[in-house]
Amino acid sequence: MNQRLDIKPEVAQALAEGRPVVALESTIISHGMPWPQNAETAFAVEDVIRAHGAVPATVAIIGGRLKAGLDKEQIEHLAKKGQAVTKASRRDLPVLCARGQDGATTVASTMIVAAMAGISVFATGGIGGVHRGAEVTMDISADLEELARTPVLVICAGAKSILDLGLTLEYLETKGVPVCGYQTDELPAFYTRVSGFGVDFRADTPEELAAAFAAQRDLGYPGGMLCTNPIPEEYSMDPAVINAAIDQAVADSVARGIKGKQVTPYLLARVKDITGGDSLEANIKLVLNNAALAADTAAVLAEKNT
Ligand code: PSU
Ligand code: MN
Repeated sequence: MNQRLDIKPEVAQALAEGRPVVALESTIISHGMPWPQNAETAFAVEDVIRAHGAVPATVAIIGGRLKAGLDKEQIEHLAKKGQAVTKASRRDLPVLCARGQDGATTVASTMIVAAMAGISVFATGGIGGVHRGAEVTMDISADLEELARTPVLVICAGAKSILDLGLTLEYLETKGVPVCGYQTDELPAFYTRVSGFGVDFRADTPEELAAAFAAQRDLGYPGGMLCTNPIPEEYSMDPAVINAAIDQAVADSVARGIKGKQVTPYLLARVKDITGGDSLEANIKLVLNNAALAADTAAVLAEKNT
C-alpha cells in the first residue's frame, strides 16, 4: 500500500473481502455546499450507499495523510471549515502531504486516492470541465485529464452549464474517455435532464454500466469512465430559471476577475445565491440519486471481481 495512504478499517475490510465500496469526494463538502447542509448531505450520501449494500469511503487529506474513508468528526471538520480548507486537485497533493496539511479532494484527486486504495466506483454531483471562454483562458479542469489516466468509474449528474458542455465532450472524446448516459441518450446538465448534447452510449441498468467498465478494464486502458445520471424528474429545475442564474454568475465572475481554482467555487456559490435555496435542494437530491446507482454498480462489479 502507498506509504502516504490510510484506508479506514471498515473500507479495508470490505475491499479485502471483495465487497462493494464507493468513493466520495470532499470538495463538494467544503466548497460545493454551505454549512450545515454540506455535512448533512455527506452523511445522507453515506447512508444511501450503505442502504444499497456498499461501504462508503469519503476521501480527503487530513494532516498530510491521504484518507480513503473518513469518520464523522473528520467530515464535520471539513464541513465547518468550508472554503478555508484547501481545495486539493492533482497538483496540490504533494505539497499538502509534505506540509502535513488538510485538503478537500476534487474529482481528480479523489480518483487518485480511490485508485490507490483499490476502489473502482466513485459517486459525486458534478465534474469540472472546459469552462466557457476556455479558448482564451485555457481553464480546463484537471478532472478531465484524470478521467483519461486513472481507472475509476465516476458517476455524476452531468456537468453544469457554468461549463462549455460541447467543448467538455470534445475534450473527453479526444482523451478517449467513454461517456455513458444512464437511461438517457442525452448528456444531463446537472440541474436539468437535458442539454442538447448526446452521450457516447446509453446504459439502462447497473449491469450494463458495470459490463462496459469491466470491458474497459479488460482492454487494459489506463483511464476511467464517466457515467452521467440525470437528476430525477421531480427535482429537476426549470431550464430558463437555472440558465439565467448561471449566465448571471458567469458574467459576475468575469466582471470580478475571478481566476484559477477559485472559478468553480465562486460560480457554485453565486448560482446558489441567485436561485435562493432551490439549486441547493436539487443538488442534494441528485447526489443521493448518484450514490444509489454507484452502490448498485459497485455491487455488480464486486460480483465480477472488477
Ligand atoms: N462542479 C459541481 N460541484 C462541485 C464541483 C464541480 O457541480 O462540487 C467541484 C468538484 O470537486 C470538482 C471541482 O472536481 O469542483 C472542479 O474544480 P475545477 O474546475 O477547479 O477543476
Ligand atoms: Mn479551472
